[in-house]
Amino acid sequence: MKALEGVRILDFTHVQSGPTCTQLLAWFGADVIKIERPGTGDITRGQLQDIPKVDSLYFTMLNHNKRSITLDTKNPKGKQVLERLIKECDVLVENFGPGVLDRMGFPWETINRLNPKMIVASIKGFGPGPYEDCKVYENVAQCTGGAASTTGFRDGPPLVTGAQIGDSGTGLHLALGIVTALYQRTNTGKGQRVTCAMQDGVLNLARVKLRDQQRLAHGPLKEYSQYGEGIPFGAAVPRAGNDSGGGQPGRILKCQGWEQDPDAYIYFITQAPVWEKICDLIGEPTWKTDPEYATPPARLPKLNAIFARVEQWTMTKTKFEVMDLCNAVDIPVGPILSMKELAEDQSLRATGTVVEVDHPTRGKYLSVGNPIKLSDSPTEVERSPLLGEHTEEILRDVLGYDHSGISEIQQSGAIGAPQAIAAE
Ligand code: CAO
Repeated sequence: MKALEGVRILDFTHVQSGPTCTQLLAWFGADVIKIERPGTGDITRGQLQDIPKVDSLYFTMLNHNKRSITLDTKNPKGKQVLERLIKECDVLVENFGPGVLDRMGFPWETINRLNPKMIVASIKGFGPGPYEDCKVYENVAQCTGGAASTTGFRDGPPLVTGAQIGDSGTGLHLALGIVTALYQRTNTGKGQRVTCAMQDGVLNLARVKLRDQQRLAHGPLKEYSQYGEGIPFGAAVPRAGNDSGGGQPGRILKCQGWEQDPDAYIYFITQAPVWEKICDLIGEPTWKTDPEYATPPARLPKLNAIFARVEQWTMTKTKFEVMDLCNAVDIPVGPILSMKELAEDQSLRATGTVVEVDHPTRGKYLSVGNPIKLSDSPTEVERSPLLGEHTEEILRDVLGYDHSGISEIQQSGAIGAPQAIAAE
């Protein structure tokens, strides 16, 4: 069996943050029923479309293993159906704008009355406070959660990262909150609210920078490059370029082929415990005992020169050769892998971290599979549903409507006209 078999999720999520959460729960075996607005559905179905009139990769890569029901929850009949779904499901997950669920007529009190065991999980941009009514997207969260102010180079503007720490990061946080609440429910029998603010999620991931903010009160941050360069610190944690957050000096260095290949680089750390091995590898054995280089404090003011010397060596090798040579002597390094290289990586295919999925209207495409591996609950990635593909099935099998009940709902306009399902 799958870990979450028997758990039914009413998935009211859209765009990225909420769908990443419910996709994980689906991969662990939950029955995820995605409610979508008739006609349009999740807005991402039509965003960044690479093939006209085909569900976008944006949508398909965030909504695997789910079922889709179209339902206009502002239609009176639609509201009745929603009430029945609330009674049949264990968890409701939503990432609507602030107040939307209340305006729809389903505040927590109503849901709790309809189904006291239901867990109601929400993502919002901000927690209670001055910004609680604001709508928020990924980069807004990266900026308001402290990531952007600490990302980039000291003399450049703040930067956002490619990793979706605001959306997918908060989705991950919410998934943990949901399974924790489900566990608590096994003892209490009661539902509860689970909320994650994207600002909080990003700040949690930027925790080491709040650490550094407090260290600043006691002197300069010596592992930051600017310390070695003699540049004074201001009142807030500065952007640290590619310095390592763990306190060990690190840089991204050029490797062979960097002139043509924008990803021919490697992350190199002059970690104190492996300093002697680094000296031998790059051909500077005297640095092992020379007091000017032998200790981390002696090296701090010379990091630019030291990394320039290491780079002279890395530029004579490909990033994969540097990886092999360094790891042979336990020096951790990180080749900069492009999305193309990751897509083609056979070991990631073998573990199911990169999977090929077949879709009835799109054909085959690559996706990221479940990065969390459970030995007793393996993940099989199934394609995302077409809009409204399971509407009748859910009305019949989950809610017990008979033929006339379903046609009454159809007549009311609450479910729209489901798309024809293409032959698979
Ligand atoms: N039937 C009828 N109406 C529906 C419906 C359905 N099935 N599903 C949604 N709606 C309606 C809502 O009731 C709402 O109507 P009202 O505003 O009249 O109450 C309307 O759709 C809009 O919902 P929304 O505010 O959630 O959507 P938006 O496009 O305006 O905003 C977003 C999108 C993401 C900014 C906002 O949802 C948000 O801030 N979410 C929380 C934070 C978050 O998750 N952000 C990350 C998104 S990924 O980058």
